[in-house]
Amino acid sequence: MTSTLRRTTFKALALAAALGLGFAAPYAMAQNKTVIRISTAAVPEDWHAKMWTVFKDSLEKSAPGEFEVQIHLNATLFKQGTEPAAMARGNLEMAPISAQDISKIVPEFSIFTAGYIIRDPDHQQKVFNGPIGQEVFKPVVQKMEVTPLATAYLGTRQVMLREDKNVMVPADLKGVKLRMPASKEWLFLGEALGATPTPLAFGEVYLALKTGTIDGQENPLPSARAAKFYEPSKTVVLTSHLVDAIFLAYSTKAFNALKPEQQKKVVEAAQAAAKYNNENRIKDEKEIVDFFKAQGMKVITPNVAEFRKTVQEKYQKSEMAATWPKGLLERINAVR
Ligand code: KDO
Repeated sequence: MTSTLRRTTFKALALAAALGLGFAAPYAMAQNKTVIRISTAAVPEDWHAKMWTVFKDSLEKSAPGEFEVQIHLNATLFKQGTEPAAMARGNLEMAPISAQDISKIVPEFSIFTAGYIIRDPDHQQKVFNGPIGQEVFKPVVQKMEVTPLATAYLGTRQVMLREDKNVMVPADLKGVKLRMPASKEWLFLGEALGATPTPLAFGEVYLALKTGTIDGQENPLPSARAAKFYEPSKTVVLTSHLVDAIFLAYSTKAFNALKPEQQKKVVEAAQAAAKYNNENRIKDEKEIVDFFKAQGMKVITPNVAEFRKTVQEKYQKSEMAATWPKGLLERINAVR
């Protein structure tokens, strides 16, 4: 275990202790094993699907015979976006949750749903694994009854269109039906980019692109490759509008029911999974543009400064920004 991992593990446990989480008897059991049901919308080929196998293997090694980890991909167990409520009710032990999921209950978290705030994956890890992370996760544990254990880099989101189209500035996206995940924070982002946002679950995007119900979607490129969104698309626009995260979260009720040594092992396994995802995804993103070019797609580098300016102005004026704690944006910017 690296010292950073040890520190973060300690912090996660310290956070749980600070919030007065008790340690009771095991929660959901099967043949004397604690069952960990995991639900995610990730497709099998994506890094943030494969990372759950790393989680499972890590736990089998550190706590042999104690846990039964059940991984459900493609949103087959719970619909995308319904996982936090399922965890709060105790019907699900683990899921990756997004900043947009959190913002529904903890509005100030919407600062992390805004375009062009987090600069890159390194900035993201430093923000969430440092004092800001400690602070912003507290209301998540208190209000949502889920405990974030690790931050995974979902990737930098880019726009992809089904037509061959020159997009250099937000105005070029006018009237483009851009699929966004279904929540108000996501739709706001689509609008800020200059498009007409259309809500749809991840699992429905491929067909919607194929049939023309939507004109495009935006996702990190490794996810777009894993879900084969390039097949019905012609253009990639490298807007890099959101350096996206997902948080590997555990139902607080279920987490409290684990023994302290088990909690520690679960946190370590979650952090190993996130590390695996992050390393692979960062490497992938460095090379992936060539893959899309090889598929015959047009890859455009737009005027990112113009996108950044337009998007940031929209957020500054939004109702969302009014919920952001004073000084937080400056503190996020100051993290190096
Ligand atoms: C998506 O629906 O576009 C999104 O990228 C949103 C993320 O928060 C996350 O739910 C992700 O889908 C899924 O894990 C599928 O990759």
